[in-house]
Amino acid sequence: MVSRLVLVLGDQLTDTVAALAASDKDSDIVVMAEVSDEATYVQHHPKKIAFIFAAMRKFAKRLRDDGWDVRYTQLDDSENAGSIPGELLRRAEETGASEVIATQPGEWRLIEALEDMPLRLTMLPDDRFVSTQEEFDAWAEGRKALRMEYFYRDMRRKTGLLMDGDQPEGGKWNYDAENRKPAPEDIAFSGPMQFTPDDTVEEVLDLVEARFGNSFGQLRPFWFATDQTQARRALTHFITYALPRFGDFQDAMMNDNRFLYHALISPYLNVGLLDPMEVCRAAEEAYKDGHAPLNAVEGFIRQIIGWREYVRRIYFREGPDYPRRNALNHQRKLPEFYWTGETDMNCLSKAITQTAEEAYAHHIQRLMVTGNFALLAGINPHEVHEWYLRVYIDAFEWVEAPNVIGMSQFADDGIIASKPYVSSGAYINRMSDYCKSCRYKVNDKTGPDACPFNLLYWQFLDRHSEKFSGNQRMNQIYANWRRMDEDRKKTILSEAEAFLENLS
Ligand code: FAD
Ligand code: DLZ
Ligand code: SF4
Repeated sequence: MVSRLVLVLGDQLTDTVAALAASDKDSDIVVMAEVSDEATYVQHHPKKIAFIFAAMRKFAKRLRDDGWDVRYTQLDDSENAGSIPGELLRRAEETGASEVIATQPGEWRLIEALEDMPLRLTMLPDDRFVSTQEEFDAWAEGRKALRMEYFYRDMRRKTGLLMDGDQPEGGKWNYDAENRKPAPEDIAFSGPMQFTPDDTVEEVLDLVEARFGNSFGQLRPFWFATDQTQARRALTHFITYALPRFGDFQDAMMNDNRFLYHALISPYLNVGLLDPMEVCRAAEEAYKDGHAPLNAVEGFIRQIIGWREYVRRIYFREGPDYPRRNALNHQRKLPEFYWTGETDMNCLSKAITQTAEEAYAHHIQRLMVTGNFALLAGINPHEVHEWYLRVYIDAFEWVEAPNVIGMSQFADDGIIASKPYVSSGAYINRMSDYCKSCRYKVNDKTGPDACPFNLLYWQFLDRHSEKFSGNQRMNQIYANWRRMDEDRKKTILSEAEAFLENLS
């Protein structure tokens, strides 16, 4: 019997992933490869490359132990063809196989590269999600706006998570109003579970240090889980010690605490070490046992069966040009300090320094600090997109691009966000302790010490008034701007211009 090649990519590390499920352990051959094309299509954070390579090596061993014939290519293998199609062709020649079974990659770039390969290809949908594309497209059909909240309710009905018959548990679908508490004095959680690198991880760290040591971000210390058992321990640790307060402080930011009550499970979910339903069931269980309150558990489950599913579907619905959209025609270059953290704006400096050290920042840091600033300053959204894709350990285009291009930069013209996520310094001050130790004064609206977010906020609204002043959700803000004294408006606009001039 002629063997088929079974492709398993670095973010498809799940025993039941479609290509494996459709293959025959006795006759088919698994192909896994660390390749420079994937490691360099953007210059990823070294922690991200190390995480993926280490998890790939352990998953390959797991498959071998389970009886699969796995052809694994390490990055430093002298025969390495350098790309996924190249490696498949090489293995086809080696084994005589002419057919490839793949699970659909999470990025158009790689889907197209596989389709261009001169081998027979069966590409199966990636079914490690709660929703299907067909289901989403049917839901989207004929709707004027694709609001996540309504899609999420359907996912609650579909999964039965937090449902009381056909009604939402507690009577409400969404408890976000309870989830916006400012930064507390103290955090009673020591952070995510950390793992000491074993021999496999150490070997990968040495390789990554030698090959990618000069990229943005610090490789060591490295403490992420790299197999399913460890990822499950990290999940249990979060559910036990952090979930009960996750909701309350979900949006808070602190100078001296990088993780607050966040889960840090996105890398594990995104490469397939954790399953979204397994995670949600564990959280629901904690609610049923009286261990965690409804606002925390509903908020957490919504991120996974709501936002995570929704952005996946938007990415595949919108097509390959999505990361190139630029609805607001923003053209400014990304400021250098996004790579150094060297800026007097403490919120940005803290979020960027943390990103370099941890390859992680939580949602509000990404949305309301680095994202907010880029949008206010009119940075080219494609540059912003590439920055996010490079710097976070959980960044894969299907999840990163809708969050950046859509939610954060409004570059998709409002498919995801019903209004731009912009704020002045007041929001950052309310939700964090950053402003207390900043060289700028958050209460100064103009003058040499004025918080730049204050200046840029009004300048953004003024610049885009034609587009947004008719938006019902922004009526009040535009009314405030119109009421402002003309001289004051002029001062704000000219100081904002001077700041932007300096930025370039
Ligand atoms: P928690 O806050 O503990 O949330 C639990 C889980 O919910 C996460 O692990 C994640 O899987 C899911 N989740 C939460 N929000 C989202 C969301 N908006 N979209 C998809 N899943 C979500 N997430 C990524 O996985 N990869 C990215 O590249 C990425 N880029 C982002 C860029 C921007 C500008 C913004 C605003 C958000 C981005 N997110 C991204 C979403 C979110 O910030 C991360 O999922 C989250 O910070 C991961 O940390 P956590 O596991 O501690 O999350
Ligand atoms: C992100 C990544 C990296 C850095 N390296 C590899 C690799 O060497 N081999 C591999 O199979 N996958 C890698 N990945 C993950 C892929 O880039 C990912 O599968 C696509 O971007 C689609 O989501
Ligand atoms: Fe950021 Fe402005 Fe606060 Fe400084 S004052 S930390 S720049 S929001």
